[in-house]
Amino acid sequence: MRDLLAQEELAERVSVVIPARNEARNLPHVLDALPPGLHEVILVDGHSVDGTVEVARQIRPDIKIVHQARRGKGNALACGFAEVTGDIIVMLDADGSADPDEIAAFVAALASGADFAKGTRFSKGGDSHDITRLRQLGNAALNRLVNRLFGTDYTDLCYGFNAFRAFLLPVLDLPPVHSPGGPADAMRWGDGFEIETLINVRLAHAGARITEVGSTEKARLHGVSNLNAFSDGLRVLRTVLAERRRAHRLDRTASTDQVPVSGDLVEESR
Ligand SMILES: Nc1nc2c(ncn2[C@@H]2O[C@H](COP(=O)(O)OP(=O)(O)OP(=O)(O)O)[C@@H](O)[C@H]2O)c(=O)[nH]1
Ligand SMILES: [Mg+2]
Repeated sequence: MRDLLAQEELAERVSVVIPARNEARNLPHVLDALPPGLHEVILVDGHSVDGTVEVARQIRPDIKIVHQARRGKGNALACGFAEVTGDIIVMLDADGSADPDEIAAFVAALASGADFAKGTRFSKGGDSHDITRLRQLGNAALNRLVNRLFGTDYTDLCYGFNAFRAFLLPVLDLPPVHSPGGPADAMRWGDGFEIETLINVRLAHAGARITEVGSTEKARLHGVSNLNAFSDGLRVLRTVLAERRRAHRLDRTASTDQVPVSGDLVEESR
């Protein structure tokens, strides 16, 4: 697998974006396991107080450190994406649950013609040693809803290991990475764990070529999850419904040739 990445890397520059909030104990494992030949590794720190940034710099002196503007995994990823200079973006969790060896399979899927290589724990040989029964049920229900509303064939809506082509970033139209005038820690829609859903539906609606890649999620190595099955599940549900309205509006705008409205989700969901 690692050789494959080295071959692909000749043509395409791979940027790995790692959101991390108090992951100092897990980072050595994750960073040491990254394959060779990457264009850049970007760690987005979420106001960590456990030495996450220091550990990252120590293990990988060439790592780019980004300090996120607000709170939440979604805002962290948006801040990291804004610094990407490569052709391919890989989203990788810092808790040791995602296996960096699998990056090659994601890159290979893009090299074979996909724009979006979507990780799945529930198809194509994927698996999870981490997900709880409750989360699995919620994920499956939300996944079905998205497939119905957006005509997609996703099998794992809320999974953080994915890769896509960097030229698609404008299509994602993520919330601005700095919130002008607002309190520094206020969260906007798209800033939380709904980010994966938002990426999935916006890329599908934009007509991106999507392929799923089987992935095995390991158990988080140290520390505790930042996700709350109920409040974050609700955020995902609200995101799906708001995204459906946004998609309708964009379709109408396109048919009347008007300039699309930006940041609809933020306004729509408040
Ligand atoms: N920068 C930043 N990273 C975050 C934030 N919230 C979560 N993360 C990171 O996002 C990744 C996924 O978060 P987790 O807490 O593991 O959530 P999860 O994978 O859904 O939950 P588990 O399955 O229990 O691990 C980890 O690398 C976290 O450190 C945040 O607010 N800011
Ligand atoms: Mg995790």
